[in-house]
Amino acid sequence: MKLPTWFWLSSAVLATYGFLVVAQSETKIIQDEGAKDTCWVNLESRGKCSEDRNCPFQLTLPPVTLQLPGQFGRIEEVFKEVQTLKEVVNSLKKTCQDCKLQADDSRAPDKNGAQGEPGDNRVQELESQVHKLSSELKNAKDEIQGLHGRLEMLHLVNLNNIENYVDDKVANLTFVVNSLDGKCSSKCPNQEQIQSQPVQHLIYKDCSDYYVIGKRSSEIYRVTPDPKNSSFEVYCDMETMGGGWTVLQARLDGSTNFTRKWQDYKAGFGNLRREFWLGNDKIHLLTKSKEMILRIDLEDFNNVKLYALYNQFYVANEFLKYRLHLGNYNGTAGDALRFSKHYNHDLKFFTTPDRDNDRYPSGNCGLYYSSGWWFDACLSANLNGKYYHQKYKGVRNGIFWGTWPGMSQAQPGGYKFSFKQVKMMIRPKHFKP
Ligand SMILES: *[C@@H]1O[C@H](CO)[C@@H](O)[C@H](O)[C@H]1NC(C)=O
Ligand SMILES: *[C@@H]1O[C@H](CO)[C@@H](O)[C@H](O)[C@H]1NC(C)=O
Ligand SMILES: *[C@@H]1O[C@H](CO)[C@@H](O)[C@H](O)[C@H]1NC(C)=O
Ligand SMILES: *[C@@H]1O[C@H](CO)[C@@H](O)[C@H](O)[C@H]1NC(C)=O
Ligand SMILES: [Ca+2]
Repeated sequence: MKLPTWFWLSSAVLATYGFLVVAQSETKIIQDEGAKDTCWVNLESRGKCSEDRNCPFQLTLPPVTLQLPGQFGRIEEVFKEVQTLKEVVNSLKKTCQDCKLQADDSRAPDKNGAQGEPGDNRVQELESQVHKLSSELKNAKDEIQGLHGRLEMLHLVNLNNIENYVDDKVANLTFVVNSLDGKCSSKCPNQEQIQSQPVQHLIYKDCSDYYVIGKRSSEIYRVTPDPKNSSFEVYCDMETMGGGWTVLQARLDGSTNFTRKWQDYKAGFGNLRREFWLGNDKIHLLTKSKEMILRIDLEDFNNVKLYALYNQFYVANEFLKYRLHLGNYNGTAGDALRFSKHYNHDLKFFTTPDRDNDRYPSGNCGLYYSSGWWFDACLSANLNGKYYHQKYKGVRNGIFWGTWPGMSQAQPGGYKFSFKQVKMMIRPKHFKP
């Protein structure tokens, strides 16, 4: 956009003097007609005129005291107006950027790459306009102040010109700002809508974050426990003991085979809505903050339901063989994970039928008991054992919890006890439902 430089005001000043002094094209010295002795304005040519008859002139003005007309106060007003406009533009710009961020967040990245929003250019253009205008006004003010004390009868300068010019500018800017405003608010939720919405997490680290924003149905949700790593789906239990639980493991009907290799236990397997192992990598990501508690729910075929709570639960990474870290026990099912000095699953590595990290020197507990687990040598609990629909005989390779009532007594006929339902789930220690 072309903007006249401040120069026009100087010409206006000169033009005003045009009728004070008779400026004849050939006359080099211009005098006030009435007063030859009181020659108080000199306009003389300096140097050679160029081909297009642009002649350098020098205007000599006498020192005078200047009474500035009241309208000059308007300049200050205009300054304030411009300042306000600037602020509007800035806040608009910010709103637009926020908008854009939100939009970017909710949709996949543009295939065309980073092409600026159409609104962006307008804002930038507007910004530079405001900048230019305000620096022009500043120039004008400086110029006027410079003239102050040098010119007499400045009221002859048509101040209305300045005002009209500035008003026009401000009107133009206002128009652009308004059109931008419409653009922005049509694309983004307006401020009231944003404020009436519950707190929006950009990242849901686990199920408790979904609970906090009001999700109360036990469902599959997508979580991102580590912003630097991947997100994945989990099943959330929003009912048990206040809800907000991220489920790591579930058994309920034997539909999923838990006799699996290292790679399967690493990645996870099964059906999140039924039986599954979430996966050791994901369990690590969910617990590496060391802020999680573990809850285990068990139910036998006599419909006895008991639970175990550990006030800390952390699984190390694959390099550390998914070593288990347990806090203190509380609950009704007994502390089978820390059964005794000789049967203690805390601080044990993960073992699968194809990867022996257990403490049993002459064999692989995972192979013998048909599962992946944090075996000692070998077990007082194994929630990944085989699913038996009733009591069974032979190797105790079913789902097992060593502190279950009656478990230590020998069953008639050498039968082994079986479980109907198991669930392992975690929640942040400081979560308050
Ligand atoms: C104001 O905008 C109109 C139309 O957009 C334009 O013709 C005019 O020159 C602008 N005025 C100034 C001072 O920029
Ligand atoms: C479970 O998988 C293992 C290993 O693939 C297999 O040996 C076993 O027969 C499977 N069990 C069932 C019930 O399908
Ligand atoms: C993501 O998590 C997996 C499993 O814990 C890990 O192997 C991998 O290095 C992590 N990636 C990053 C970028 O942190
Ligand atoms: C176990 O939990 C119950 C209920 O939350 C609580 O009252 C009790 O103090 C806890 N016991 C221990 C040893 O932490
Ligand atoms: Ca071994």
